[in-house]
Amino acid sequence: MKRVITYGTFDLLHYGHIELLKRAKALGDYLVVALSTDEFNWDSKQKKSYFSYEKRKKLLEAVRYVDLVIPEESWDQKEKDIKLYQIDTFVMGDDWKGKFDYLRDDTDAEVIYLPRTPEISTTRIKTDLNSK
Ligand code: C2G
Repeated sequence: MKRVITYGTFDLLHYGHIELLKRAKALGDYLVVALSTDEFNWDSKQKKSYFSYEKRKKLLEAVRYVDLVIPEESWDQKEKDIKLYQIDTFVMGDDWKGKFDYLRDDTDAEVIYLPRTPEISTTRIKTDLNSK
């Protein structure tokens, strides 16, 4: 069984996220999503998500491509996660291109960056809604 992992906030879940999850799942048989906790979002990304961790987790667990949702609490848990969940492939959108190449040396996982879906982002949704 080929196991894939990806990380993110996934706030205001939209089709760009779904496209990422769909392509990530297509790279294996089992997809783990490490979901940024509210604390990690605020402390490390200066992001305040609209939906709480618990609500974002429920939404992701309802997505057919997702097999397991775990908390992302720090930038440097990736090596541990890859080992603990026996991950074969680490996937992120290409806005992160290069940022996680070190995992190729530190783990046995392949690192893949997938093209982002253009024209959609949580920021854009919020901006558009505010301008209505
Ligand atoms: N994404 C995408 N297309 C979009 C928007 C997002 O492919 N239009 C992808 C991002 O590239 C990322 C994933 O969807 O791989 C989740 O996006 P975010 O929730 O914005 O994740 P981010 O805040 O970048 O957190 O440790 C890594 C971080 O947790 C990533």
